[in-house]
Amino acid sequence: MKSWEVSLDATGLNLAIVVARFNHLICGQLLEGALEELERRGANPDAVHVAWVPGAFEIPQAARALANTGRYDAVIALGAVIRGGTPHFDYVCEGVTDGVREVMRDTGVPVAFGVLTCDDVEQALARAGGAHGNKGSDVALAAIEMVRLLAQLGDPPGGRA
Ligand code: INI
Repeated sequence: MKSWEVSLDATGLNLAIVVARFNHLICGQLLEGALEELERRGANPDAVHVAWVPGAFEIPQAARALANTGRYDAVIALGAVIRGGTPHFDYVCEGVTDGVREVMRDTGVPVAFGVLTCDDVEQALARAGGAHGNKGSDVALAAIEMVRLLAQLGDPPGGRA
C-alpha cells in the first residue's frame, strides 16, 4: 500500500480568503487564525488576498468569482451562522454549504469550508480561538493540503516504480 505524502508548506501559494462581516467578532477571529496559520506555514502575506462579504450567504458568489480569476490555488471561506428563532438559519446554512460545494465542483479550485454553524454565540466563540481551537486555522491547513494533494494526484504515490 502506498499513500501520497502531502506537504503542509504554503510557500509560493496564492490564496484568497472570503470572510463574512456578519457576526464580525467571531469572523475576525477566524480570519486571524487563518492568517496566522498561513504565515506559520510559509505563505507570503502579499500573496494572501482577503475579500469581505456581508454575510455567509454571499460567500459562494465571491468564492466563485475569485476561483474564476485563475489567480488562486485555493479559496478559504470563513463565516459564522448562529441559530435564531426562525428557519432563516437553515436557509443561510444550506445556501452557503451547497454554494461552496458547487464552486468546487464547477471550478476545480479547492474551497476550504470554515463556516461555523452554531446554536449560540458561546459555541461559535469556542471554535474561533476558544476551548475548541480556531476553525480558521484548521481550514487554512485543509486548503494547503488540498492544493498540495491535487498537484500530486497525476503521479503515483512515491514516484513511478
Ligand atoms: N449571515 C451570517 O453570516 N450569519 C448569520 O448568523 C446570519 N443570520 O443569522 O441571519 C446571516 N444572515 C445574513 C445573510 O448571510 C445575508 O448576508 C443576507 O441575507 C443578505 O443576502
